[in-house]
Amino acid sequence: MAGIDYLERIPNNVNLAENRRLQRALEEWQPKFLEWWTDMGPVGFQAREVYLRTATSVDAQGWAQFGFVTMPEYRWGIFLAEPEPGRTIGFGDHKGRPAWQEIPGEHRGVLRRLIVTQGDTEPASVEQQRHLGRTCPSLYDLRNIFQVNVEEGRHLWAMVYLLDAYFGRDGREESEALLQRRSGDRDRPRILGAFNEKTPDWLSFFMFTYFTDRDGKYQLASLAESGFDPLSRTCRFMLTEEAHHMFVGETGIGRIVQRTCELMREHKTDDVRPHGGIDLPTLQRYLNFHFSVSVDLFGSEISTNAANFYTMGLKGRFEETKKTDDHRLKTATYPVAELDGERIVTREEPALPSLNERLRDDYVEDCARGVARWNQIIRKAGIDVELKLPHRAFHRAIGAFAEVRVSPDGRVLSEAEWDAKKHEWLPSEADAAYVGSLMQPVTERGKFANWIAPPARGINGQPTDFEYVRLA
Ligand code: BYC
Ligand code: FE
Ligand code: FE
Repeated sequence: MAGIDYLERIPNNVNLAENRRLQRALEEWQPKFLEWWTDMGPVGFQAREVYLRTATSVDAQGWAQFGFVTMPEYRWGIFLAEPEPGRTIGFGDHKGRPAWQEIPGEHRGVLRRLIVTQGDTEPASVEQQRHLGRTCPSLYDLRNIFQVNVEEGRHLWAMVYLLDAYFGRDGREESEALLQRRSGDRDRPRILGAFNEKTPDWLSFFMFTYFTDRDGKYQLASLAESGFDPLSRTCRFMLTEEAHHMFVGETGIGRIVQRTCELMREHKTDDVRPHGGIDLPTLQRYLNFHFSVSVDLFGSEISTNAANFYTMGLKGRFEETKKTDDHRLKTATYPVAELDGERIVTREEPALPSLNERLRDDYVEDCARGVARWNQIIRKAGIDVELKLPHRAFHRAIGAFAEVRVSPDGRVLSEAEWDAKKHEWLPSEADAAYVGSLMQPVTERGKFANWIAPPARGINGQPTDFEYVRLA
């Protein structure tokens, strides 16, 4: 196995030293990345030592090493999962042929767009989260957000490597453009909707890492099936990092739920705001918002793009290789949620153009598992309330339901009904102001903000009162 060489300017396991042209391109991009990180990365704390993990090998067991580094000194690099000898393309028209090690000419444009779209989300999320360090609920959480941020930065490196290594001059131009677009910018926005929303507080951050990073998991898993082998191997390694981001989201929300329940019991009230907690209805509204913008990220229910990505062998299904059908899907069908006048119905549609919806189904099912675990926390506290995922048609901006108003329980509404209810369903300005008012930094070792419970355990076997970020 090719080890990761940390003596190199750009740590990598792709023998970068043997490819002078590529090495030069990436070494030219590196200072631009660092400039972007300085301008658009975490505000403050850049000179502080943070207890971060760094990849030291790409095998599942022993890849992580923990230690104190300042963020600008993080060893961003290029790490691909081990090649699978003799790997073949698993689906589509080229099924059974050897996986591509170079880009097939006819698929070049499409593949470039997929890689750019994926790459664009990575720096976008760092930009969205850049102000949050200042209001961290604990040193533990501060360390976790920075870990997520540096790894999203590394995910950008992963896509830039593919662009520079395989797309020549076009690829280098795209690599530059990835550093030029800005989340929420009117003139140069990020590509996908959710990545132009604000992440103004830690409740939004935890919801984002639970719901939006989970889109990352499903998209990366589909790209990990790609017939273009370098993309597959890159995504396989990225997925190991993604798991931590979703852990931060799930446990973050879980700890808020726990604290809310404690306050509800202690004060015998549902209204925990006077006691500095986040009430369950507010949590539900944030959940509704983040779920709905994240389901939009899967694209239209019926998409010829999705059909083409699959037929071309570029983007597979979630766990494609574990499925036992023909992996071509030319005659197969799939049940898709659709609008039929005032009703939402499910109809069998051709499977190929339904692949976005199918991936969304896998995603929704996965989202529901964490919600069930949050509900267990509520039930254990003896409280009779349930958090729920809203209907997939609720608050959509992409696809068949973008044109209609739908309630969280899936009823098509008139504009007037929607207007009367939307503040029960989506965070209001008052909610945002209240949550914002709770965002007071807590940076004393072992202390946690009043609105969130401490974690069950620390990072890498360290105690929860460990000095995860050295502020002095
Ligand atoms: N916002 O056929 P359609 C992550 C566009 S997250 C704005 O429905 P398609 C991460 C679409 O581009 C994972 N525009 O969609 C998480 C198309 O434009 P054109 C990111 C949108 O192409 C947290 C048109 O609408 N990775 O890693 O089948 C932190 C019609 O498109 C949106 C990927 O997304 C939207 N939401 O599917 C950090 C994987 N949705 O052609 C990181 C790569 C659609 O008319 N991307 N449009 O100009 C893809 O696989 C596909 O591009 C999509 C869209 C699934 C996103
Ligand atoms: Fe990522
Ligand atoms: Fe992520």
